[in-house]
Amino acid sequence: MLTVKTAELYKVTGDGNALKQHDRPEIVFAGKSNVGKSSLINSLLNRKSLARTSQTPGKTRTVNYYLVNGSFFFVDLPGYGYASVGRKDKSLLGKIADEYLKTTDRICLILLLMDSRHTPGKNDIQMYEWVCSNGYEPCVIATKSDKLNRSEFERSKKEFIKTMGMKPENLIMYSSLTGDGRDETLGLIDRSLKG
Ligand SMILES: Nc1nc2c(ncn2[C@@H]2O[C@H](COP(=O)(O)OP(=O)(O)OP(=O)(O)O)[C@@H](O)[C@H]2O)c(=O)[nH]1
Ligand SMILES: [Mg+2]
Repeated sequence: MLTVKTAELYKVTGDGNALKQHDRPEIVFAGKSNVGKSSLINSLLNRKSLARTSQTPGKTRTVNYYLVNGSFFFVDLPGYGYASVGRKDKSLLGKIADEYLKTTDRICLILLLMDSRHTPGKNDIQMYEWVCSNGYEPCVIATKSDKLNRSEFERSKKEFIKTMGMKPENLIMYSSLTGDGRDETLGLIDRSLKG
């Protein structure tokens, strides 16, 4: 099991250009604005507010690299589908995240975050397909699971697996509030770092 010993904000880049010339693996957090990417990072790192979170969508507008245990990065991407970005920026992921994904060559895992309360939207499905077509194993983190009751929880799981046509083991129900799904996610990250 992966133990988080140290975590620090290592670099912030506003143009999306990926960090160059390093050989540390990158674990990427992607998903719609406000889905809970920064909260998930804080929860995994056991840090209350290392990554800035907000109730206003579009909080993260830069690519933020967190160095974990001095050996690998968590990469917090700006959310896609944020309505107030200019029309020019309305590519699949938004310009910055797009640019990052085009210029990095150190990704070892992409975690796609989707709100467990909603049916995956067009952007989510496109992102999922993008991950597959680039040769990565897609892993979906269904966030805010604490907001579901037991039957909604089960329904949500089934719906994700069906809509994405995904392997059940690649779906993790997560709550940054309660830490539910944390061990499972750390296990997944650990395996991908060793793989
Ligand atoms: N109940 C509950 N609320 C959550 C959870 N995760 C995130 N939130 C709330 O959702 C809101 C958005 O969370 P963020 O972590 O800032 O989302 P983000 O994906 O980083 O958003 P952007 O940076 O705007 O793309 C905040 O108000 C969080 O407190 C969760 O697991 N449970
Ligand atoms: Mg954020």
